[in-house]
Amino acid sequence: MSTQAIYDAIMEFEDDDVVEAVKEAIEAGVDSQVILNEGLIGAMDEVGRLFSIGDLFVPEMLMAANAMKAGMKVIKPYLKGDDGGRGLVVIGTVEGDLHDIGKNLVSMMMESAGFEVIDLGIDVPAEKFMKTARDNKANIICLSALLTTTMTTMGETVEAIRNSDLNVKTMVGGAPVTQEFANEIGADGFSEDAGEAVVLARTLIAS
Ligand code: B12
Repeated sequence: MSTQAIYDAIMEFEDDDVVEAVKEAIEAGVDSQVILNEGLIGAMDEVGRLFSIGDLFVPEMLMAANAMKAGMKVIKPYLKGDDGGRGLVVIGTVEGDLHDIGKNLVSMMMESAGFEVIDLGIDVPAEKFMKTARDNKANIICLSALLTTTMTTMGETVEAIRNSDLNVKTMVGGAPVTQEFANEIGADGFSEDAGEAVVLARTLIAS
């Protein structure tokens, strides 16, 4: 069984069909990472491509996002966790940015890997990241940005954290973010996807 049905259901914005297709794939024994990467994320990549060439518009992008979220709810319990007890992570999408699918995936994977996660949602100002980290003695603050404009805000947020008295590491990510950019803004870590984010978080906490 392939993940094509999941992909197709997202492209057709059919939330119920996505849920059914994900359940069928799980029952057929398809690996949860394959469902995630080929089915769910694969479809969102195509949605982004169609948007950039003007074949899809914002309302459709939103419907696709909702369909993907419906699928993510089903897959969440199957994203394998391990031995737990990893530390506390505060995560959010930076101020001015409303994209949350990638951030939610990172959050889910971190939780599955045993981290305690405080998810502040979208459009989060620097002060809120810092207050939450301080109040909860967080080990890591994770910032997500999907727009080239909010990458600037990400840089400012990392700078504010670095200039504060907080003893916390910063991790950044999101489609336009690169390792070079992360270095430039002084973030402690960057990863391209949610799986690697978990490995990186462990390394940062151990360092
Ligand atoms: C869905 C979507 C939307 C939805 C968002 C719904 C939601 N709840 O998130 C809606 C319709 C609301 C939307 C709105 C807009 N969008 Co939009 N959107 C997308 C789209 C198609 C998919 C994003 C997505 O969810 N990808 C899937 C996830 C899984 O990938 P990801 O976010 O990259 O996350 C992965 C990694 O990056 C990483 N990661 C993510 N965060 C973090 C954090 C950390 C710490 C780490 C370590 C890793 C990590 O792990 C994730 C999983 O592996 C992208 C196209 C694209 N391919 O990126 C455009 C895109 C990001 N949007 C775009 C635009 C222009 C907009 C709007 C300005 C459109 C408009 N005219 O209104 C608005 C902006 C609203 C705002 N202020 O934020 C552009 C951005 C262009 C640019 N250069 O800035 C894109 C690239 C589309 C395009 N090709 O032009 N959008």
